[in-house]
Amino acid sequence: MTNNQYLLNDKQIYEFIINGYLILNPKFPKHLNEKIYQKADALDTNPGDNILDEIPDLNEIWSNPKVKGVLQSLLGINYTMNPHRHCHMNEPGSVSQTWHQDGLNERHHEIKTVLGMYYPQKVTNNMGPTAIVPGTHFRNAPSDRLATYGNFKDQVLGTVEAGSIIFLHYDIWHAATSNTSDKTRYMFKFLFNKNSKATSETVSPSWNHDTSEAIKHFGLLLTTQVCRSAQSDFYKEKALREKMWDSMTGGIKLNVSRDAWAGKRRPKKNSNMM
Ligand SMILES: O=C(O)CCC(=O)C(=O)O
Ligand SMILES: [Fe+2]
Repeated sequence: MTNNQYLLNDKQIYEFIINGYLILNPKFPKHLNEKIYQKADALDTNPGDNILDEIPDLNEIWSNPKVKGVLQSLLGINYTMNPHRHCHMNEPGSVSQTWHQDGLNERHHEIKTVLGMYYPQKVTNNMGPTAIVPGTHFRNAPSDRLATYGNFKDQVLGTVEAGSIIFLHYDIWHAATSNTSDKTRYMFKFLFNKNSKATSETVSPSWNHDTSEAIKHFGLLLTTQVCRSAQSDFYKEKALREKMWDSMTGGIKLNVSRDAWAGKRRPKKNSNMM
C-alpha cells in the first residue's frame, strides 16, 4: 500500500501536466546511493534489462514510499514496472546525444508511461546531465527532424543532488549532454506503465485530490506558458492539458472560468474627462 502522505497534491499534478517532468529527492541513505554507484562502476559490461540482477539494491529505490507515491499519483494505484530498464553510463569525454523522445510519438494526451531516472551521484553541469525541454510532451515532432535541433531557449539541465529521481512523461524531448568531467555519470532509467485495464469510466484521481484546492490552482493550466511558446502552440497546449486532466480524473469538471480575460480590471477612468 502507498502511504497517502506521499501522494502528490492537485497543484503538483498540474505542474507535471504543464512541464512533463518533476524532480524528487527522497533523501535515500547516503550509503545506499554510494553502494549503487560503486556496483555500477565495477560492472564489466552493461547488463541492459538485467541490471536488477546485478544491482538488486535498486529495488530499494523503486519501493521507497515517496517514490511509489509519485508513481501512483501519476499512473494510478495499479501501475506496473516495465521489464525494460537501462543503466545509462555517461563516460568522461562523451558527446551530447541528439534530442529524442523515448515514447512512440503516438499522439495522445494521457500519461500511459512514466520514465524514472535515478542518479546515484550528484550531477553537475559538466558531468553530462540529462537535458529536458519542458512542455514538449505535447509536441509532435518527426524524430529525424528533432534530432537535428541544437539548443532550445528555456531548456533545462537536470543538475541534481545524489539520490535524485527525475520523473518524465514518456514523450518529452530530452537528451544526455556531454560529460567534460573526469567522472562517469550513472543514471538508471526505469519505465512504469499505467494499468492498461484502467478506462476513462473507471479512472479517478489517484493523488491527494481536493476539489477546492483543484479549483484554486486550475488557472495554472490556463495561464502557465512554458518555454515562451508561440501563441498558437500555447492555445493547443492549454487544450491538451485539460484533456490530460480529464483522462486522469475520469472527467471531473471543475466549476471554473476558462476565459482568461474575464474579471480583468479596466484602466481607471479619468473623472475630469468630458
Ligand atoms: O543518459 C541520459 O541522460 C539520457 C539517456 C537517454 O535519454 C536515452 O538513451 O534514451
Ligand atoms: Fe532517452
